[in-house]
Amino acid sequence: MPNMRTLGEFVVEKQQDFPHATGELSSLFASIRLAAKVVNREINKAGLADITGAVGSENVQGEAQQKLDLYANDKFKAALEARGQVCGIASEEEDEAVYFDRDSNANAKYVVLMDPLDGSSNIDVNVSVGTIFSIYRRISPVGTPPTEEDFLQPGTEQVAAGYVIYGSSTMLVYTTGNGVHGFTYDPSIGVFCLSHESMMIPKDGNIYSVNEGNYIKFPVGVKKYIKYCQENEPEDGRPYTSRYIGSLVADFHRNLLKGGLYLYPSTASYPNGKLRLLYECNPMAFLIEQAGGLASDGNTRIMELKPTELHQRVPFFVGSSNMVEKLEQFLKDFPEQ
Ligand code: AHM
Ligand code: MG
Repeated sequence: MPNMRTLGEFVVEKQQDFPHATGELSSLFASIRLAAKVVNREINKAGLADITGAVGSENVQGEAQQKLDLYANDKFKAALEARGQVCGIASEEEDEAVYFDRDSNANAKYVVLMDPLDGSSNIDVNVSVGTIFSIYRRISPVGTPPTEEDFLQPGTEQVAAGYVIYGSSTMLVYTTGNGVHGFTYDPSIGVFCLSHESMMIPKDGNIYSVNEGNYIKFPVGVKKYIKYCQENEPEDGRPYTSRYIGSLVADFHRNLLKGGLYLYPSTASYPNGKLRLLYECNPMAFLIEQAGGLASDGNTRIMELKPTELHQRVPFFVGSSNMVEKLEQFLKDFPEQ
């Protein structure tokens, strides 16, 4: 297999593009890669072993925690702590940021924010789920414990971001700000192999992805945009196709490959939207921009929002640039809630 490039090789190769790179980020990626393989193995057993279903507890946001949520959280946390490149993590499944207190971690310069198993309520029915991660350089001095401000940085400061999709095949997709690259997992040899180099999302798409069951609770501009998507205008490809899996990573991944728009607006139940800025929206925003698309809260670029709290939610519109711009225009023209 002379042309096969593994994720590990590719990350090291790309690292040489950064002056003064020390290999720490490559090592950090090795932690993520390892945890992804372990979680992948466990997810593939769902249905056989007693690993699906809720544990009976809730996370800080009041959502039922699934056994695999906690399993994935533990594996990623342990892998990120073990190599000493990360001084702390924040996770959807942890109430507060976790500061690693071993000496080797205090000298680490990165923090990682993650949703260890996004869409986990779908596992019981064999639908794709994912891990989302976002990496920042700490602001606090190396050698001291990390602080809250290390975790509350705007998305523009991300050093790297990505996701793993546990689907019909498992893929890891990431960016360090030099394009978006996708690797497909070959379980027979236990290696992620480069399969999608320099991914780009089409500027125009014909897929819109939204939980339309919430339609009645959407802002007027979003309702009008959805109606626009459904109009019969064959010249510009409308009506568009509606596709919604209910698993952000899976919906995002499909739209990235085919072109489309994912929407999670504010609703009466979720006045700030449902998705979390720091470990769901910002990493996806970094990826989509690197792939030529856009991510917005309807008004402002997602990555420019200044976070105020760890589990902050935000309305989220992400995908093909022309579709995001069109949606923003509808929200400007129809500002009513
Ligand atoms: P989770 O982090 O608790 O799994 O919730 C996030 C998920 C996303 O993957 C998905 O896009 C969205 O919630 C679906 O929400 P809804 O069921 O309201 O459409
Ligand atoms: Mg999530």
